[in-house]
Amino acid sequence: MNTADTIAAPASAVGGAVTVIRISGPEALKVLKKVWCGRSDPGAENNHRKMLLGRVGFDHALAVFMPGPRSYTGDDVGEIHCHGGAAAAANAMNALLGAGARMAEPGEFTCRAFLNGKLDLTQAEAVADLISAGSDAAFKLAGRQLAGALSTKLNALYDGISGLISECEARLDFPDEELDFDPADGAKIEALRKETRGLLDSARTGALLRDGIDVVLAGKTNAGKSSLFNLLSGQDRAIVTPIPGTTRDTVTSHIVLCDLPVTLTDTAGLRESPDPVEQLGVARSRRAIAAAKAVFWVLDSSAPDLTEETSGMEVTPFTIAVWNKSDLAPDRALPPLPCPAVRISATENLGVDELLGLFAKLIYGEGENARVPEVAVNARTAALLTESAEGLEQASARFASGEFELAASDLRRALHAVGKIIGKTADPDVLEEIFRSFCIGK
Ligand SMILES: Nc1nc2c(ncn2[C@@H]2O[C@H](COP(=O)(O)OP(=O)(O)O)[C@@H](O)[C@H]2O)c(=O)[nH]1
Ligand SMILES: [Mg+2]
Repeated sequence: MNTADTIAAPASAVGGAVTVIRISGPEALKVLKKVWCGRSDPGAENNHRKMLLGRVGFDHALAVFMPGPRSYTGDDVGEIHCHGGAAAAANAMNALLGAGARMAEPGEFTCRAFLNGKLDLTQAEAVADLISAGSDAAFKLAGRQLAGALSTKLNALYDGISGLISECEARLDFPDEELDFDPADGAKIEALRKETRGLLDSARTGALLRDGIDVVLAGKTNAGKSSLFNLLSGQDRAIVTPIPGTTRDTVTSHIVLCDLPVTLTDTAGLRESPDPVEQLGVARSRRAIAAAKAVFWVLDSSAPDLTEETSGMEVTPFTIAVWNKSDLAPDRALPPLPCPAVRISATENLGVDELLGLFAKLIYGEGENARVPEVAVNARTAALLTESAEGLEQASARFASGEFELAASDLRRALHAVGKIIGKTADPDVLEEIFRSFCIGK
């Protein structure tokens, strides 16, 4: 990746009222001044970091210049704020490219910030997480990571492993001094392993918060799936009628449940039907249920035959039985089921908090850690932490048996893995892989 040239790209989505165009690199000011004209000079020291009114071509535009290294990328950075819409953005971009800037690759501004030491790799990843966050909790998690909460833990891990390597090397350098296994070192390795395991434990919640979770409402016709769908999504989206077989197609809504971004899907009720359209709907339901991470299986607690109502139910570790219409049969004894169950009334809005309580337990587990963690690692970090944990594990045994040379080599492997997470050692392919998923202009 060339970092010596000057790059430019729109940093805001097309369609908004204002387009922000970013310029970064050694020629940022020169390029900005070629394209933008106004009464004030953005390069004058007393105008640094100030918005100045002028024009790009005939379009009104604000310009600001932020000299490096105190800028987002660490390079000299310019910004043009012009009118929104594709035409105004193209007008300014064409002028910038004509003035010598190159179109930035996805994530190239943040990549430069990383290469200039403004942030480490986990912080750079947090920038992308912040933008794609689908819930307030996911947003806050990304914010903590960007502020360095994960970096602090990983740097401590890195320093701890480095310290142990020095201890091993000291023993190798002075073999005559008979430096034996020091129990304090054993405790240090154990503490590092514990820290690594703790971070690895956050990977599942991290994935759920970043990627969200698919929840499908399944069950027989008329159980009240669409009513529950409308209640949970807070919209009157799915059609509700007393006629069985009303829902034919799957209907989807993006919502937040228990701090998690959830894609909620309402499905056609499962039953045998001679109607070919309904058959297609039922086939779609089955596919959605199979693909879902969690299923709320809606059952009519007022149905005449409850055994019949629960027949055909497919229970997975992520199924919650939702006995609906509790308003019609509040005291009725319900058959036991091999999954967590709750009574609700979708039309009377009863029992929803209990349903969400069961969902939270399913996702976060029980106990004191059953909440959104302070930091949660992503898949890349989890893979490298696993590597590091293995290195620590092996080093621990070598240390105990006095094989310090081998222990040092295991520890170096663990250190290298942690270094890769924060980007102390980063090869270009890894950087490309990480920043490829960013948007252009970020
Ligand atoms: N009394 C009562 N009726 C409900 C409840 N939930 C749904 N219904 C009614 O049951 C019928 C079927 O509901 P619907 O949501 O379309 O069920 P679906 O076929 O599973 O999607 C409609 O007439 C709803 O008004 C409930 O909690 N209590
Ligand atoms: Mg329905």
